Amino acid sequence: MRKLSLLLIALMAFFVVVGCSSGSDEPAADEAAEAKTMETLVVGYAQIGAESEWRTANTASIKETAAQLGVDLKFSDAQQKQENQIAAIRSYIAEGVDVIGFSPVVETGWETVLQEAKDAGIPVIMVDRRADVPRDLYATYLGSDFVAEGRKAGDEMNRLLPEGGKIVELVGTVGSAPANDRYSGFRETLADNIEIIDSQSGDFTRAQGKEVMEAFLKNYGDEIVGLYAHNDDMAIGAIQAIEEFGLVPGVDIKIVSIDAVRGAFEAMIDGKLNVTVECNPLLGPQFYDLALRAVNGEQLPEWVPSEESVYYPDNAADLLPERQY
Ligand code: GYE
Repeated sequence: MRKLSLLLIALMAFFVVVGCSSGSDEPAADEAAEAKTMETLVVGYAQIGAESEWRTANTASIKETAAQLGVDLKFSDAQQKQENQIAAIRSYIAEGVDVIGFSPVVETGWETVLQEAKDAGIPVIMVDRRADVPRDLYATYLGSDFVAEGRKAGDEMNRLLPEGGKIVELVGTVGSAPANDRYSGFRETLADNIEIIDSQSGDFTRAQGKEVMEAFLKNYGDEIVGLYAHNDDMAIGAIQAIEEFGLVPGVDIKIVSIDAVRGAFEAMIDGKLNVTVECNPLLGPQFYDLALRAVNGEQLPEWVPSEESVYYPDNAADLLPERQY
């Protein structure tokens, strides 16, 4: 009897030791297996569309950087429609990607789908544009300070129109973070002697920039002495409209826009655009760095801002060859 209980105690002790040691080994082995590298990372990316030169450069940066790093990228183009972006995010959740990146076309309406990603344990990184959602629904936001861009554009308009006068505004996509912030930032710095007589959306495209500028010219003609366009593409479309109307862009109508794409440098070299405020689309390298860190459990800052400048006609020709977008 005594021998039997000693044996039982010995057996129990054996299992406790074995149990404990295997218990402490397993999580360590799991953690090692789970640590992701660029080569094992699977990313789902829901892009907005191809509305501008900026967007084309942004898409190229996301795709080319994935290829360079060996990241498995699943990419979709929503053709400017929020419902297509939501459907793309849902398909990435269903496929079980490691991390999702997306540029929210507008600021609102993302809670449900981001909650679904959170419930599935998939971190989401907002790239370029920000959505208006609670902090716990995204890992980080990587993008520009659009309010600061709007303020810089206002300062430049003041410098170009010291006597003041009437100006018009081409707004970006209605409800998008860059349109909202570039609208309000501009008004923060614009001088009192400059009056914005009309402000309409051109949806960040050349075609609509031209169309809306034609309507402005029809309504106000040569009363207009300045144009603020929320991106270069709309400004380039508007330049055509101004020329067709018989005024000289850059001279009769001073033009300030945002992005600093190649087309803007070409327009500055031709004297048709006065200023472009930079908004950097080359977000690929920073995006994958943040994506890998998020997947491996790192807490990321709420916002990682990109660095930007302002460019003028006088050295546009020297700088153009170095421009990457
Ligand atoms: O300025 C515009 C593009 O979200 C910052 O979107 C981006 C904007 C960019 O269509 O050209």
